Amino acid sequence: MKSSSFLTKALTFGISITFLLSSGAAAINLPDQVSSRQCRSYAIRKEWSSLSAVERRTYIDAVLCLQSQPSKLPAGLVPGAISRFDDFVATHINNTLGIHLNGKFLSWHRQFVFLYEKALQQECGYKGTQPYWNWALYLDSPYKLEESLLFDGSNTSMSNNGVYDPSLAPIVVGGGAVLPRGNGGGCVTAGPFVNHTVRLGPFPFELVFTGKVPSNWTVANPRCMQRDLSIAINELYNNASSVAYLMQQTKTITEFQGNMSGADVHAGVHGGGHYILGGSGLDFFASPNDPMFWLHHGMIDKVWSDWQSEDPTQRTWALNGTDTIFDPPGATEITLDYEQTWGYLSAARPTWQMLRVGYEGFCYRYE
Ligand SMILES: *[C@@H]1O[C@H](CO)[C@@H](O)[C@H](O)[C@H]1NC(C)=O
Ligand SMILES: *[C@@H]1O[C@H](CO)[C@@H](O)[C@H](O)[C@H]1NC(C)=O
Ligand SMILES: *[C@@H]1O[C@H](CO)[C@@H](O)[C@H](O)[C@H]1NC(C)=O
Ligand SMILES: *[C@@H]1O[C@H](CO)[C@@H](O)[C@H](O)[C@H]1NC(C)=O
Ligand SMILES: *[C@@H]1O[C@H](CO)[C@@H](O)[C@H](O)[C@H]1NC(C)=O
Ligand SMILES: *[C@@H]1O[C@H](CO)[C@@H](O)[C@H](O)[C@H]1NC(C)=O
Ligand SMILES: *[C@@H]1O[C@H](CO)[C@@H](O)[C@H](O)[C@H]1NC(C)=O
Ligand SMILES: [Cu+2]
Repeated sequence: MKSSSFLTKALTFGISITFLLSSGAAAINLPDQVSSRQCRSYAIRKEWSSLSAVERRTYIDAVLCLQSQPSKLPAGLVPGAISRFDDFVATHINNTLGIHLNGKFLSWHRQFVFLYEKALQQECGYKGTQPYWNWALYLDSPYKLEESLLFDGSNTSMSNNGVYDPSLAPIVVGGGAVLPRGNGGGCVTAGPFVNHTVRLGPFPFELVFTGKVPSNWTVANPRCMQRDLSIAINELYNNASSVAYLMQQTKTITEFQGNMSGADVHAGVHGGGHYILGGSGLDFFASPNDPMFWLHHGMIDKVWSDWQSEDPTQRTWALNGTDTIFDPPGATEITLDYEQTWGYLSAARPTWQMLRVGYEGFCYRYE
């Protein structure tokens, strides 16, 4: 039987906090096309370890629900997308070469995380918000990665490390460096996602150099979820100074997004998070197969939002880069009016709408 404290927590969790708008708020000049639809109230997105056990479990149950709901893609289009959760994986795969290491990366993923959070809420009755993963918090005791609230394999964790796979090849990154591997590599063995069936992929990273995803990307390849958690990579790319550097030392959007992601030995915090996970979450195309993807990108979105708030006039509307991976010469430059798409998940939206948290439907704040 559920205790009354469980019910009280469940009822209060997720109630959004209303802020009164101050007319004295600093005004920033709006580009012509921007209409300023500010939120009247904000939900709070929190770090995983500041959620209560009940809150963590409520979130996990919503994710399990999404994994059990049927796909809503047009019948036959993506045979490997069986669940609603798979629809997000499919959309990411289909867009991978247009949304990374370019001018759409931050804004496309902001809407992508928002759509996932909305699906949890509207399709699975979730009353909370999308949590995030503050990477550096898990480096120090008592939050050692594999014994942490994220990965200890308990019923209120995001499942654990994979079983040790001695045959796993080391990761050789651009520039020739070999990254320290973790002590997993195989299927996760415990926790809520132990039975999570991954269906789309895997894809070799080298596909990025071909410029297109082969048309057979849609087939089903059911298998377990794999992880190779690496605290060494956490230390290398996602330590406390990594975020401090982004906040204090990158002044332009070009520097900021460039330092967040790299395609060589300088992975940045974005690539770093995927390397920490290893396995399913490291697949450049199909990484949303690991539900940790959403906590990782929650943090990416938080760091961007925090960075923008440091100098709203200069940083809110700042864009740099194109619609194609690696920004090759001749690719279309992203402008405020550039229309972005999320396949069947959402209507198209102009880029300016994704540039401000607190506006245009992005009614959340980070705590
Ligand atoms: C964890 O969840 C599983 C599956 O729902 C259940 O069988 C098990 O008893 C739970 N364990 C604990 C310690 O609550
Ligand atoms: C996973 O599946 C097994 C076998 O059906 C079941 O006993 C177990 O409770 C499941 N675990 C979870 C966390 O769903
Ligand atoms: C898809 O096609 C490629 C060749 O274009 C092949 O190497 C790969 O194995 C195929 N994948 C599947 C899942 O059939
Ligand atoms: C922390 O991360 C930065 C990259 O963001 C790296 O240059 C530095 O060496 C890392 N620190 C440690 C102690 O590994
Ligand atoms: C970001 O800057 C830090 C500090 O200079 C550096 O160690 C790291 O390699 C940079 N990352 C990328 C992807 O450029
Ligand atoms: C993007 O940044 C690069 C490097 O600083 C610069 O050459 C380019 O002109 C910028 N593009 C835009 C549209 O600002
Ligand atoms: C994948 O992208 C193509 C080209 O934009 C589009 O026609 C197709 O409908 C997309 N498929 C899915 C599942 O989103
Ligand atoms: Cu992505």
